[in-house]
Amino acid sequence: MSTESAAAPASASAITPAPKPLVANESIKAASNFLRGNLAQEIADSSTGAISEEGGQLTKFHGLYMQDDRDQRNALKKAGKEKAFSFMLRVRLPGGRCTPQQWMVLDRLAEQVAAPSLRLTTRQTFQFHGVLKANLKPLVRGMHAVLLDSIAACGDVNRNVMAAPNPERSALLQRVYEHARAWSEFALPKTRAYHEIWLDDTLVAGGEPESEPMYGPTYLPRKFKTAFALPPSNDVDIFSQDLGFIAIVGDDGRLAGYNVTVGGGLGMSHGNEKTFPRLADVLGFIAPEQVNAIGHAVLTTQRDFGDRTDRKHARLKYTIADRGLAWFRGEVERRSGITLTAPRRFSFTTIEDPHGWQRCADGTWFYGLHILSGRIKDVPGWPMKTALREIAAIHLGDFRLTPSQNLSISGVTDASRPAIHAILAKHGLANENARSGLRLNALSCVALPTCGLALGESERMLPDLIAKLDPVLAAAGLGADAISLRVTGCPNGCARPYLAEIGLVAKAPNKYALYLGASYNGTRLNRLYSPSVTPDDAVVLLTPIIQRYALERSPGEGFGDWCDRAVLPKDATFHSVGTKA
Ligand code: SRM
Ligand code: SF4
Repeated sequence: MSTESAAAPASASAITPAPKPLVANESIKAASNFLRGNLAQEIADSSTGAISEEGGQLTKFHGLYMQDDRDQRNALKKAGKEKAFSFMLRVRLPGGRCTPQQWMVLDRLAEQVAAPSLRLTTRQTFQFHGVLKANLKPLVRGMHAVLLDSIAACGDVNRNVMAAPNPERSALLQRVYEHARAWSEFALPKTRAYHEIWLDDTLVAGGEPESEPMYGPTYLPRKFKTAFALPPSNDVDIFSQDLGFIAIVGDDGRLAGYNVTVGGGLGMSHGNEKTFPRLADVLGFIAPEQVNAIGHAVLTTQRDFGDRTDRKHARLKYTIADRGLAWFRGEVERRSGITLTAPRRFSFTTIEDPHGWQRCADGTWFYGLHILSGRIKDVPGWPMKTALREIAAIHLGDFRLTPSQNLSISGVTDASRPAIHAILAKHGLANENARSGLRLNALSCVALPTCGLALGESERMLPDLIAKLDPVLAAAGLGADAISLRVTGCPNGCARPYLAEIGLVAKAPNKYALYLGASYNGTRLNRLYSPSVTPDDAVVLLTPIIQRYALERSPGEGFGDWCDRAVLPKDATFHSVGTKA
């Protein structure tokens, strides 16, 4: 007996692995006093343009990333100088909506305290780049003056909530937008750290200690992303989101509720098979008023069960892949007290933004303006920043940023339409939408020179790639065909390349993995076609494929669908995890 009991702990320890230690980010969050850390002091320190590693992790929750100009890195290193540090700030903009007054202020702030360009992102918001440490407070304060902030735009929290970008077209879209906005507010961190650090709010003396009722003091294991879609458009790429709400319309034309999707995510690492892009699963159907309760249950389940020992395995997609959808549904139902019913039927046909002038249900107009890679700047012959500033100065409606890095000038009246069109025409931008179908459907991430994770070029190489592919498509009679092309500077997937009919993902300078065969409507991931090609190699490889597609496709068959059927080897397994819609 005594032998048995003495032996038991030894054998138990022999078979039970020691618990894995938590990653360093967890102790940074825990010790941060609800995201404060030493940020106030570090921002005030003018002896360096940088902040500490810990500080850098915390600023993300405030919408800020420390970066350095990678074009200058080597020269500065040789000269023994500090890197050219600056910050990227990401605005929180649920559903991508902003007023002309806000636009004017963001435009001015970009000129005064940042790199003068503004960047529209794949999650419907703005990024400033090149903000020096001393300019961070003026930037945040300038935004605050027009009721904008960057809270939770990055970090291990619910990020900028996406929603179909043209709510004015119908009451239905408007309702979906309002649900997205309400969820965005509901899921905001409650800490006052942002206000104290950037806006110099003081703590109320003797005030209650802070708490984060939903997140807790260590927030989530990893970033968390939500989107709302209204079929037939899947413009938000709902299956790439941690949490998604697909609006279901009843026979009476009203919003009946939402199909909830969970566990989408695209980031992966080259050569690490434990990481993978995954399409979300459809969990079930809920009533419209249950959005926040279900969101709360999904988010807190991930908070409690997400992997805090490995940041490469910490997204919700891995929690669900490891534990199973049935377990996850049970947990969500238990926490919310809501029984999800069977998913309702839905169909997505497109991801494309409408281009040009479109009439809305309420009698107003909107203008869908294509902006390659979402980069708003003035270059000779293409003064996009000036044109949009002039439009903002006279526009009475608002602006909608789209998930494809484009812009809708929304809520335009019959009376003001000619003036807006005249500004675009005056600056030579009225034909921006008359470009090739490939260009109108192309996305790229930022990558070099600002992104610290970039392995190769993306935004800066996209125009050249399009210029080489356009003639091939035109010669095959496909110049106007909507074919999605997405490029990223690394496998993290910021331009959602694994959902593109043609995806290029950098592995090294001038080397890309080429993916083909996603469906145009964002419901099937692509697969690896060639592991390492230059952009020119990719054009050479794609040329006969494009020519064959023009001749062999079935009526209405998309390029991705045809590649999936006719080009990709049947045993190409890459990106096969996850369910199809
Ligand atoms: Fe992203 C990290 C840019 C959308 C997956 N992303 C980054 C950082 C912050 C680099 C870093 O961590 O140091 C990039 C800043 C570059 C720069 O200089 O501006 C960056 N991501 C972007 C943007 C700006 C791309 C763009 O050109 O539009 C998009 C900003 C969205 C926003 O407004 O919030 C952006 N990122 C995405 C998307 C697409 C989406 O959300 O719909 C994804 C894939 C979906 C997903 O999350 O699974 C994405 N970004 C990542 C990842 C990989 C996450 C993962 O699960 O592995 C990273 C790296 C990380 O988190 O460690 C990352
Ligand atoms: Fe940077 Fe990679 Fe995202 Fe591109 S995909 S912005 S290179 S993290």
